[in-house]
Amino acid sequence: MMNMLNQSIQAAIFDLDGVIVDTAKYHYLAWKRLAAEFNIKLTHEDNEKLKGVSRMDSLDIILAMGNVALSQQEKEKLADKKNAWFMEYVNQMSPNEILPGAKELLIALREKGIKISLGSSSKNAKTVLRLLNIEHLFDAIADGTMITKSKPDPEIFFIAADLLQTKPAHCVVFEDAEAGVDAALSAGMFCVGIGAPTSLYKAHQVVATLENFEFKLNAVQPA
Ligand code: B16
Ligand code: MG
Repeated sequence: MMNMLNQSIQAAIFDLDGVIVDTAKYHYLAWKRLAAEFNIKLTHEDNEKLKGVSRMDSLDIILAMGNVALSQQEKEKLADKKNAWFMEYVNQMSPNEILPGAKELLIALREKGIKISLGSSSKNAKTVLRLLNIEHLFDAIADGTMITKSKPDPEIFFIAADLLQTKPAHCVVFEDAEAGVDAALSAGMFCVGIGAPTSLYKAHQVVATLENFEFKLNAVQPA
């Protein structure tokens, strides 16, 4: 594994939902349930636009789909409701729900001396890592509680790089969301997209899963 690993990569930043664990499906279920209350039908395609996007920004996107205008207070209530449903699903999750190859890759990178941070827009990230019992595999955690702008803004990845005391050009980001790929590229980091090339085509490398992952760093170097 990783025999092509370029010396310039010193740190790895992992998105959480959809990269380490399949909580993306729980976000989708909870948003779909909330959207249905407004007779808004949330499709898989619509959901791609919500991945990596903060809770409030996601709610704004959904309400705009149905031309629904609400006060800030009403929106906060709805966001809390969605989060309560999301947490119900997440609390039933087991360590078996870690995505294929994710834990193995975290361990292999650590063995190579690569520093590791989480770079997630989720305010629930620490709880999820704790439930999965993999918190100890991270040197740093950058999550939704630390940012003012959500992906595609690069803020979360800059925070992660700072926590690891590594320059952006020496970081690789693993992402499953279009917004996350855009954020990584804006940060000047090498980006591996996990999922379908149709939506993640801007990433330097796209893989279906992290199983047996190998870098192809010779493709394009980060700026
Ligand atoms: P929360 P990631 C993102 O996490 C999810 O992809 C996105 O669907 C969610 O709205 C966002 O976190 C906020 O999550 O409501 O738990 O704070 O993909 O950046 O790890
Ligand atoms: Mg994600």
